[in-house]
Amino acid sequence: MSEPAKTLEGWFCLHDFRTINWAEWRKLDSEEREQIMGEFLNLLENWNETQTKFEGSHALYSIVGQKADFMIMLLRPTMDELNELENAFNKTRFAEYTIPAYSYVSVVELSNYLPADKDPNEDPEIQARLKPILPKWQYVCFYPMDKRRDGNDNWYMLPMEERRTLMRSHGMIGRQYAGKVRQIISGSVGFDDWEWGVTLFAHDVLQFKKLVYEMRFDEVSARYGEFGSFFVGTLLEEDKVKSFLHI
Ligand code: 76R
Repeated sequence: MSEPAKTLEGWFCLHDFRTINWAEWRKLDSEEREQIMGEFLNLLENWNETQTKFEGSHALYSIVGQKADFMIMLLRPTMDELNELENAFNKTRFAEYTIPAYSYVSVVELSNYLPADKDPNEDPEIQARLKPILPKWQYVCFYPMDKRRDGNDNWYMLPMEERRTLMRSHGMIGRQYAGKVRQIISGSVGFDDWEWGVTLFAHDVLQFKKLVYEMRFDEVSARYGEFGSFFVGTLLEEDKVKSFLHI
């Protein structure tokens, strides 16, 4: 048996994608819509407080294309809290006007492919990567992925040393995008249908295409990467929620 990579886990993560039932939303009078938006904005305000205390983080993005209308990304120290927040959102009146489109459950993950000589429990940089405050950058890209297990192309049969070499090359490509793309890798083996969730943030949406395309030529992705659906979206700050929902 090959040696498994050792992983460090941080905050648990829920990506919740919703479509808005615009036809029903439109039927409400504007006063009711205002009330419902107010309730939703209060919920966001509570999440902001949690974020200020570094007890979790969240991001709200408007999704482009028909797969969903918006995405809520939530990070919390426990899976239980994610479940509570999901239920709390589902009980809001606003949720009645949304239709679940997709969701993804995972936990922020770092692996030991690149050697680190620091104690992960003490090192502030590692801790900040395990418990990230989500950057409120203009664009988000999310997709789930697997490492292939198919005949001779089986990632999980490769010796640790070989995987380490391959991951080094992967990391080198990634590093060229420092400051342009921020990535959060979350592990989902045992939690959801794919092995990882990939969440990318950028100021310039084209950088997603450039990074993902460049990685396709790197062996880790070219030979071993398998991908689910891609979602791309734009930041929905609180002050834009009202205009987003305005009819
Ligand atoms: O954590 C680190 O920065 C160390 C190097 C590194 C690891 C271990 C790294 C760097 N990644 C790692 C692990 Mn990554 N990453 C992806 C995708 O679309 C594709 O082809 C793949 C999706 C992107 C775009 C990306 C970006 N990475 C992983 C893992 C876990 C693998 C495992 O354990 O087997 C996956 C699934 C994955 C996928 N990677 C980087 C990036 C970028 C931008 C970097 C540089 C980060 C930086 O230096 O700040």
